[in-house]
Amino acid sequence: MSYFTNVNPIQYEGIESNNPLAFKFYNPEEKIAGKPMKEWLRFSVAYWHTLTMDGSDPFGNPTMNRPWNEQYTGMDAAKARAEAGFELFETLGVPFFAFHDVDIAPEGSHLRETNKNIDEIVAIFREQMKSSGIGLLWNTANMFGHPRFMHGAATSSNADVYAYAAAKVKKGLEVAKELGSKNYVFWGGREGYETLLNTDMALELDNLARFYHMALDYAKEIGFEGQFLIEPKPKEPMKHQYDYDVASAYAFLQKYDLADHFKINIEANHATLAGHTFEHELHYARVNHILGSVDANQGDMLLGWDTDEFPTDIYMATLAMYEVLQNGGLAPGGLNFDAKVRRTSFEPIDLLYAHVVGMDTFAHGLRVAQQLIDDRVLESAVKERYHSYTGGIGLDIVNGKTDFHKLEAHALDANIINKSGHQERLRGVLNQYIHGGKSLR
Ligand code: XUL
Ligand code: CO
Repeated sequence: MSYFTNVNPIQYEGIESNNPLAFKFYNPEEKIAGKPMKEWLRFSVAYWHTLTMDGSDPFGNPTMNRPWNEQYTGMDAAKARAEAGFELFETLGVPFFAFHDVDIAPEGSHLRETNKNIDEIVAIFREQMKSSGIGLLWNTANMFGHPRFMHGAATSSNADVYAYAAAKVKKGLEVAKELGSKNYVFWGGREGYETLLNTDMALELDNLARFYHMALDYAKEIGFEGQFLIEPKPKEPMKHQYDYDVASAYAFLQKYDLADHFKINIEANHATLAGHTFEHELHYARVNHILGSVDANQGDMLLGWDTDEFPTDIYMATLAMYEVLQNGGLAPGGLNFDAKVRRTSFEPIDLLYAHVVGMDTFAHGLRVAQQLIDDRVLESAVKERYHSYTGGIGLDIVNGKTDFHKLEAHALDANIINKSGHQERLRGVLNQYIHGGKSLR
């Protein structure tokens, strides 16, 4: 069966092209700051949204036209999905994909049977990965969908469920090792709570940390060397999620002696749900040396939930790629499109349109961000703003050479003169760069 082979591989045609199946900004081999664009961007397709999901929502039935899922059932559908997936990845020219265990194979009546189903698909992946050169950015265990996880997984009130969750992650790490995955992700869908009236938060947090330590031990035991990632999200499905944002995840990792072994997978729509900008979360992780990977999508500012839209906002992508460039890239992480086409974009071709615009948006952002860096636009503005720390009392502060006596002595005689932050001027310059203009200086 051929699902996408009737479409030619997507090519770079440049900004003048009118072809919706061509890149206007993403030119994989073109060098930006000494590295090919494809290495800065490290794009990945999310198996669940693109190949598995059917478009149903809490109000309505499936809408998606997905021949690979509809013409088969059970393991045959899983195999057809894998075939369609690799055709799509190759047509797009993405170097990576990502999946949950349940996306790739149906659950059996027992875990033993589920694992057997997974093994069958993993064997197909291994062959397809070998012949195509496409890699696995990350895999993860879905520990939120099945009713057994109603009270959580590694924070469940039920020890049997905790053990089941551990067994799923154990299998996930074996799969990660087998497929040479670059990372392993933990998103705690139900690791949180609804009400303190029935919750032992202290026990749940301790158990979660024990779970992560055991996962690290097992990875070491089997020789899996990929990066461990935590993906924060403040709410949905739980009212309170323990990994609310980058800062709360980092505090947890530090408290439980895990900070050297984990980095963060930052999702744009999760950042905005937490009341942060995407770039805030990236920056917070970067300056704490825990920026691991990105789930590239965007939310809708008018809706208070995780809409997981394909990223089209160049402003957001520019500021995000500014952080990625400052970080020296994301490897072994990447930009995974944890994004779904709208329910009304139900044709298979929409999956191509969506990924093309998502890839182009981040490629555009990369180009603009590199120009901002080349011209030291924001760097100069920040440097100027903090000038007072480069000499005198400011230099003593940053060198740790002062105390409250000396600071008081300075303050008692100081004539304080503040300088403007020029925020509006900087926003204007940013707009000019995004629209292709050069520096105002
Ligand atoms: C949910 C979400 C997940 C994780 C992986 O909001 O983002 O798909 O990325 O479990
Ligand atoms: Co995600």
